Parts: sequence; structure tokens; C-alpha cells
Amino acid sequence: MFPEKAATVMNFSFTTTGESHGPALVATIEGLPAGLPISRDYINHELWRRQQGYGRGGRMKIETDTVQILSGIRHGETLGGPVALLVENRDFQNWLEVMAVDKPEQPPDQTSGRDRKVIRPRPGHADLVGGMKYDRRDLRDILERASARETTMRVAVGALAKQLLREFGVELASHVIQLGEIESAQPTASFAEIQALYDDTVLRCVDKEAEACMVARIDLAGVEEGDTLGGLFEVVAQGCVPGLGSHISWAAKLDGQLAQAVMSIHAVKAVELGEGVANAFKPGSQVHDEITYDAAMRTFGRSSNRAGGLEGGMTNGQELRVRGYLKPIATLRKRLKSVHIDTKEVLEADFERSDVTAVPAAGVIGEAMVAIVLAQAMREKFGGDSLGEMKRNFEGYQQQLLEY
Ligand code: EPS
Repeated sequence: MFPEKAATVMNFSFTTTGESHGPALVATIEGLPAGLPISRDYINHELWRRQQGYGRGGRMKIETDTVQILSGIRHGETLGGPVALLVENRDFQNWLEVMAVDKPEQPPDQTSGRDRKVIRPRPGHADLVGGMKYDRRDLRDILERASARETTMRVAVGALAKQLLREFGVELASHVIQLGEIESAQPTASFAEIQALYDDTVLRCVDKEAEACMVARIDLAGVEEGDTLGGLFEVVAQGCVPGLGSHISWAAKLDGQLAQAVMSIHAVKAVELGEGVANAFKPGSQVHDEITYDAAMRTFGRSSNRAGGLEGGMTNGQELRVRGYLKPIATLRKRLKSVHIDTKEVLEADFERSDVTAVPAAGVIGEAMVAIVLAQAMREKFGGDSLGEMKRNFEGYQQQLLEY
């Protein structure tokens, strides 16, 4: 019997590894075409963007995320094989013993300080259920991997996806629409307005008056209340060709893939496409975007974009708009009640340090996840071993659309 034949053509896929306070975070990526120009500076810039945003805690002062490219790229271009990326955790230097790979010769004193066992699970965190499921009695074994630090590598992979998409005229950006109870007055800002804030280091909110109130709200929560805040971000992708994803089966629907990808970001508890939530409560005549035709350009359009660029599980050529709703971070200075996992006594949950909010960072991660889903859909549809072959296939499809 022959062994099962391995897949020879890889669709764009990735894996991340790494613990929050371990030596490094790693990602491996498969399925990029050969000949794709890759800029290390661009990846680093995306990593820098994820570290910005008012309301971040002490950890961001320690880390300066910088990528090392270990394989798959030569002279600034992909080779077509797997790519490996690495980002060091600078904080590891402060956790050498706690996070040591080898069993310590002398068991550390786990009753106090950094070495202490994590036995007071935080409500809303993976701590308790992860400990129960994996049968770990030091909940550090759970929280290290559950940490949102992992999203560093998603942004690094997203930077590769964005560089692929850029070759096909797709650009992405994101903005903050709500923080805690403070709403932006411009939830449906234009792509140009959102993109103009690409490197904003405050909250990437288009409505600067609302942003000032958000900053004050973060100060109140962080300094006075010892609390944390959630909110709402929106990712916009411009320039998607119509027909990414498919109506033919549940797994092929791009809206479902986007929802899964964005929902998988830490603390995201709801995902909305276009104006999906408001649309649920309006009659159809006020929801569906009417179809138009531009004879000069030979393109179909829509008179509005309440659907957020998706119909029937496929991109329709309009701007893609994906929103993520975040719950407040689960690590609180104002401690909630918990239960000691060994003695079962009621006590207050663990706290070391925390961000007050990470909504702007989540927007950058959302861009990465949307870019990854779009890159996967593009690779699936246009294939090719090299970027040139992929572009020829893409151009053939564009011609098909013009002739439709
Ligand atoms: C996180 C807790 C904090 C955040 C961290 C995510 O880290 P620490 O426990 O080291 O203070 O700063 O986010 C990052 C490190 C990052 O790079 O975004 C958590 O528990 O999810």
C-alpha cells in the first residue's frame, strides 16, 4: 500500500506557538506564492501598531516587538516554501525560572512573588476551565498560552497577508467605534478617513471629540476604579474583487470564515458584518442595497453598503466591513470573587498587572485576521506557484467580470 499522498499545493495557512512570558513567539506560514516581495520593515511597523493605543499596561513598556525571519524568504522575496517568523519576548528575562523549560533541580518557593502558583482563577478568563480540562494545578500552565500576547504573531502573519493582498489592489484599515459606553459619532466613516488614522497612537477613533471622552473614561476606569473596558472596532477592506468565498456550502461562505477569524481574537464576543445588527430590526426594503451598473466602467455596484460587502457568502465588490465587539479584559485590579482551586475557599481572583483596554490593538489584530481570511480566499481562487502565475489567473477572472 502507498502512504496517503501529501497535499502538494498548500493553501495559505499558519500556526502560532509561544507562551506570553516564554523565550519567544513563533509562526509558521504555508501557501504563499514564490516571488512575493516581503518587507521586514512593514512587518515591524504592523507589530508597532499593535502595541499602541491608550490604556495599555506596563507590559508594553517592556516589549518592542521585532520580527526575525528564519526561513522561506531570500533577497526580499518569498521562495514558495514555508515561512518561519520569530518575535522574542523581552519580558522573558524577568521570568527565567518561572518559565524554565527544564525541570528545576531545586523546586522553587511557589508561595509568594513571581514564582507563586496561580490558584485563584480570574472570572471571565481561561484559567479555571483550562485547568480543569488539561488537569493542571498551577493555572500559569493555562494563562501563558491563553494570553492575548499570542496575537503578536497573528499580526506578523497578517502583515504577510496584507503584502500579498496589496499586489491585487486590496488595502485594509480599522477604527474604534465605541469604548465602554462612549460612542463615536462617525461609526460609518469613509475608508479614506479611517486610513488617515492608520498610525494614530491614541485610539484610532475618527471622532476626535468622542476620543477625548474615551481617554478620560480610560483614566477613570484605570486610575480610580481599578476596572477594565471593552468596546467596538471596525475593519474595512477596500478593493476586494467580487466572488471571494462561495454560496455552495456552509464551510465555503466567506462571512462564516470572517466571523470565526474575528471571534477567535481574545475578548471578542460578537462579530457583525456591515450593519448586520441594525438590519435585523428593519424591514427588508430599508436593508438591502440596490443594484446599479456603470456602463463606462462595465461594473455592477450598489447604491448603499449596509451588507458590508458580502452577499451569499461572497464578496460583492463593495467595501468589506467587519466589526468586533470586545468584552472588558478579565484581569481586574478591582478583584472579583473566585475560589481557591485546592482548598475551595472563596477569595479574590489573581491580579498582577493589566491593560485597562485593548480595543485599538484588537482593531489591528482584526485587520490581520481579515487579511488572512482574504489571502486564503485569494489563494484558493487564483492559485499559482508564483506571484506571476497567480496574477495571470486573476487578470483572466477580471476579464470574465468585464464581459459579464
Ligand atoms: C495579557 C496580559 C498582559 C497584557 C498582554 C495580554 O500581559 P502581562 O500578563 O505580561 O502583564 O499586556 O498583552 C501582551 C503582552 C501583548 O503583547 O499584547 C493577557 O492576559 O491576555
